[in-house]
Order: sequence, then structure tokens, then C-alpha cells
Amino acid sequence: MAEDASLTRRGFLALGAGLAVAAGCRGGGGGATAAAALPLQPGPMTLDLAGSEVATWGYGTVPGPEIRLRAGDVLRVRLDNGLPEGTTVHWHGLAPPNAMDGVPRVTQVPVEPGGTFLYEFRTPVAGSFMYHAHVGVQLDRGLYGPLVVEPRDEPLSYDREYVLMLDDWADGVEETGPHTDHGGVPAESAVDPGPATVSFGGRTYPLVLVNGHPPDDPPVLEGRPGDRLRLRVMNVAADTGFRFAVAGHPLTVTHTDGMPVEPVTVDVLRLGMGERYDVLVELGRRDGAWQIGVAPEGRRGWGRAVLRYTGSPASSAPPVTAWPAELDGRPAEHADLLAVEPLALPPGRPDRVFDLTLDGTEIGGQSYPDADPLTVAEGEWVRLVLRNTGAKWHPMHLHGHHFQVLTPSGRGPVKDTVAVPARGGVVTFDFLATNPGKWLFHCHNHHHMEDGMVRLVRYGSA
Ligand SMILES: [Cu+2]
Repeated sequence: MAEDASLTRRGFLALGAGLAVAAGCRGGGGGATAAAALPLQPGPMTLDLAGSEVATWGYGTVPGPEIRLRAGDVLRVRLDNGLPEGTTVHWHGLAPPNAMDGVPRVTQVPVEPGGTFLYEFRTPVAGSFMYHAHVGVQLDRGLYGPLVVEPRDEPLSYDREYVLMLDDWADGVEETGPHTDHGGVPAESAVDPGPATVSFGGRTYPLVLVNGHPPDDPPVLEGRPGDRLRLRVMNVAADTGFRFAVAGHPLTVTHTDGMPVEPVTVDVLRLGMGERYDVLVELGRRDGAWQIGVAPEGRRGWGRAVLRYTGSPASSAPPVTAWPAELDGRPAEHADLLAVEPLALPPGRPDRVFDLTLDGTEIGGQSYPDADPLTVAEGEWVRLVLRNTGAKWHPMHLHGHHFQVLTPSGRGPVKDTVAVPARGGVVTFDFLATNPGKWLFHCHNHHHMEDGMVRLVRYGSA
């Protein structure tokens, strides 16, 4: 069971500004003030998957230590590379100065084994973010963690908060295939989603982990009757989109990719890789333990956590594969979501439009690094139209910017990663070119990215 998976709201306030705390991760971990650099130490480690030890790479725990700041604070992290190869850290969803973006060979030279690098930049925008390694296949191991920037004045009221990182996992269990008994769901009871109508990838991932835990050893979220919980749900998987629902409890979406939206209540979230949703969950006047189901899109497998009302017996746990009916219920669609703080777009039309077809792992007919940069000018209003002609969904992520998804309301959600549906799906978004540099625009399917599904957005002196 997960130890100390939450902090109460009061706990946050007591910690004050500028503290990094380890919450929702495995095996504790220390805190450090932001004034001193927080050490982040990637290296080989073992991860206990429900009693089965596997070798992996991580930042000491999986997920790595939570980094928590307040808006306007300076993030100061010293990367001490304990890996046998070069590495970098990317601050997914933040818009740092280009040199701090952590993209190897684009914004920095990878930090060599034994080397050190200081990441240091101000974090003016609040939200739920992630950090992860951005070299080769490192992200596919345990090299990721949550990064939360709290607003100076929190407009939401809630009693407890939990971060839930959803991951597809193969490290140390690959060779056993999907019928593993490594803390996963036994083959005979494996959850089969049926035909693959939605698919974000095609590799084999025997396990789905929630905060580093397989379904046989789920993290437990505690709450008292009447409590309001805030969940920050993050998909850090390499190759898997997920549906996420809590049995018996609707989800009120308050943020997409960290940016506020008008609250809307749904049954289920659908998260492509790199996407995050903040939701509020109202605990009723009841008790018991309720399944939090994490269903991979279009493939076998299953992840879960458990919501337990305080005082309910520890033995009250839902069966491992209990399927919340809400997983088949009403999802949050882009058209449902209204930005609270839309981009400050000028009147008129975009200064520049890129109309890009996603075909296989090409963007606009090109494959990185043999690809032209998308060159814009500083200050421009830029529009990207993405047309997916392939059979896989692609969660497209833009570094260094927040963009606004075009919806009929004219107030679509502000995001940094957006899933473009397969077989003719079209997504259009706008951003303001106010952060000069060389910025990656890529599919957050790790394998697609490695296969060249990347373009650069370039402006300024970069
Ligand atoms: Cu993709």
C-alpha cells in the first residue's frame, strides 16, 4: 500500500512556499527548499512491483520526488547524473527560457555520466505539470515525476489532494509478456477492452502502474465522508492512452494540462500521453472502498487505485479488476471545456497558419531530423491545423507555450498536449509566439517521437 500518498490542504499551507515534498511516490524521499537547489539524481534502482523486484532507472523513487512550488517561485534543480549515459530533464507543460527546456542537442548538450547541470528559472504560471528525462528511451523507464505549481491564491476549496501518475510499464517484465504474474492481473482475469477502436500505440506493456504501483498493490486514497478531494491525474506513459474513472463518484474537471476551465462534471477522463486533468471528487455520506479504474485504450491491461473512506475496514477492497461503470460513461470532450483564462489573442485572424497532416509518424510529410523548422516571428499569433490520416491517435505536445484548442464555443481549453483522433481527426490550436527559441513540437508517443514525429518551432535568435 502507498504510504503517505497525500497531503492535506492545511499541510500545504504549513509547508509554505518553495518547498519540494515527496508525496504519492515510493519510499519517501527528502524535501529541500527552493532557495538551495533541489538535487535530482537519476540512476539505476530497483522497484518493488507487488513483491517482485525489477531493475530500472529512476530519480530514487518511482515516480520521482514531487517538486512543488508556488507561482512566481524560482525552480532550482541540480541534476546529478548517476546514469551510465547522458541525460536531460524536461519540464513538461512549463514555459521556461529555451536554454532550460532540457531537450538534448536542441537546447542543451546531454549531461554526461557523473556530470551536473543546474536548471534554474521562474515559474509564473500555476498548474499540474510533470518532469521527465528527454533522452532516448529513458522516459519509458522510471525517470519521471510530478511538478506542481500552486497559485498564490487558490480559488478552489478542497480538503485533500492527490497526484496520480499513470504509466505503462515494461521494465524488467518485458520477456514475460502480457500474461505476467509480476504483480499484475493474472491472465485469466485480465481486463480485455474489446476491439481496438481507439489506439495510441502498439508496443507490449505488461503492466499499468499508478504512482509506481501495479494493480495487486494499489495506492490508497483516503478521505472522510463529506470531504472534497482534488486529484491531479497525469498520463506519463510512453505508448498508452488511458480512461480514468472512480466508481460511484463523478469527476468535476477544473483544469486541463494545468490551465483552469469552467467546472464541468463528467463520468470519465480520457488522457493521451502527456495530458493532465485536475478534478474534484465529492465524497458522500457513506463508507467503503471504491475502485479507481485506469483502462488502457484499445489494449489489454488494467491499472487501479482505491478510494477508501476513513474508518472503513482495511479489508474492504474492491476486487482487483472491478470495472467502474463510469469508465463507459460520459467523457470530458474539448467542446465541453471552456477556458477560464483564454489566450490574449488580438482581433482578426492568425498571422501564420501551418496546416499539417499527421501520417504514420510524419508531420506535414517530414520526419525529424530531416525536417524544416516551422519558422515564425516573435509576437505572432500562430495557428496549427493537425489532420490525422493514420490509424493511431497522436497526443501532440508543444514545448515552451500554452495553446488554445479551437472549439465551437470560441473559448476552448488552454493546453500543451492535445490528442488528435485517428482516421480523419482534425484538431486546430492557436498560440502566441512570445517565448523565443527552438521548441520541440512532437508526438508524445515515445516510439513515434523516436521514429521522427517531431518538428521544431523556431523564432528569435535561435
Ligand atoms: Cu503519435
